Amino acid sequence: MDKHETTRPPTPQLGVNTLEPYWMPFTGNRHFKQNPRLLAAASGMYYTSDDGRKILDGCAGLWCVNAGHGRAEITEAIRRQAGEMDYAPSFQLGHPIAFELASRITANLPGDLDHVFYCNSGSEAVDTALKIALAYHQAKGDHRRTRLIGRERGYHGVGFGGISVGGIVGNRRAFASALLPQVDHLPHTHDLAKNAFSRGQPEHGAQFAEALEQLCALHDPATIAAVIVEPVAGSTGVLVPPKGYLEALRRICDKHGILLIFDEVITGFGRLGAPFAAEYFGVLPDLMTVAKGLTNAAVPMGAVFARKPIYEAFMQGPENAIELFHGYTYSGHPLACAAALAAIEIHRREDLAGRARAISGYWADAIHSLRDARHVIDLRNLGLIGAIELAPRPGAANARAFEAFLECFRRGLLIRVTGDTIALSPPLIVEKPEIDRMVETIRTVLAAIS
Ligand code: PXG
Repeated sequence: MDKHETTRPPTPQLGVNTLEPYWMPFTGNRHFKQNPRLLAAASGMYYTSDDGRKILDGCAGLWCVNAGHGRAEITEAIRRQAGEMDYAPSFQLGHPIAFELASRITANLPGDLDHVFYCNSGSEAVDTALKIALAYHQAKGDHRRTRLIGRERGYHGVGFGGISVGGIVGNRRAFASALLPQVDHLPHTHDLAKNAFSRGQPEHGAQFAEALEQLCALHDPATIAAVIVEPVAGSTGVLVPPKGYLEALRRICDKHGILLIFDEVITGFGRLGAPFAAEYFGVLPDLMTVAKGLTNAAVPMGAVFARKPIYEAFMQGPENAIELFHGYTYSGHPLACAAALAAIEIHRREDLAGRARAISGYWADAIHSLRDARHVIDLRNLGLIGAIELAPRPGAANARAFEAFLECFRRGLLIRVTGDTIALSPPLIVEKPEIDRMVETIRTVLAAIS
């Protein structure tokens, strides 16, 4: 049997074939269960499949294992915390490391981002941020500000808030009847005609931000509570903001008293070669959502970072009043806090953002070396993110990229595909030979598929 063959039955430990009951997320369940791809172990830059093959991780799991897999300090911190105190409620009670973590995080955030609200995922972080934005204006007596603005092709998780401000059509279609009211969208910034093969930020497209002025004119700016964008759109296939675009959004939001939310679930924790996109671009949002790299994905955790005036706007009324009617059973879960503290310490000690920055030029060269590879119609990069957009196969959109995904996996490389774009986001510990291998595997695979 070809050692790359993946159609074998699943691991012996599974005993009776138990693939069926698991309703898998964002997966073609029937196709997968006919062709299972199972991961059994992970260390550093590599997964090991259940049939013992080493798989180079080109996307840090799902953009989340920024420090590489199986970090001993994180494992040990989780183990220690689980032994000491498994769980503690966070409503009207607290536990020390949740406070320690918030202090550690805020000590290094840009500007006056100085408070942290905990949740368990990026989706929850987004819904939390949208709720904070709405409640903030209410708390200030600005009762008309009830509108939220997202962006076409935006991904903000899968909660009803997130899919409402999000702009991935497939994620909204079946739920259209239940999306939030009073939401509008900016246009996306992808402009292949003008910006194809841009290295880093595209030159053209700052004017896409002016659409916010048009939405203000249409709706009355005094009715808009917040604008939410990914500084670099990830899930939709990596759209890097044009030069001047985020700055323009910030300026227009300031002009009209609108909060700006950066969804940094992907861009946070070093991905761009700076701790956060806010620092990379020099644009300070009012609220920031994070998850993924916060705990290196070892335990689920998300968070919202808020600027001082936002937190303070809530701190009024009777001293013993609850200021925000929001929170989760697992907000500030001790195991997640322990994992996050350990992950942050690794980031500090190893300067992972600096490391990503140092290798980002090599990364850019490697991505753009695919310019003459078969099927390629665009290449995009920023920090340690790369995207390879393929011409769709006539009459079969997305099929070519999915086939590339399957073929790369067979050859021992994990990539992520979305539509007909291959997205790459390796752990920030990636070395040059691993980058070379990723690019060469993709080149070979693109030559091999029709
Ligand atoms: N916001 C952004 C910007 C994201 O990228 C979420 C929110 C939601 O996070 P949770 O933790 O609820 O999944 C995300 C998630 C992909 C991919 O391959 C991206 C995400 C998740 C899964 C796959 O592009 N991003």
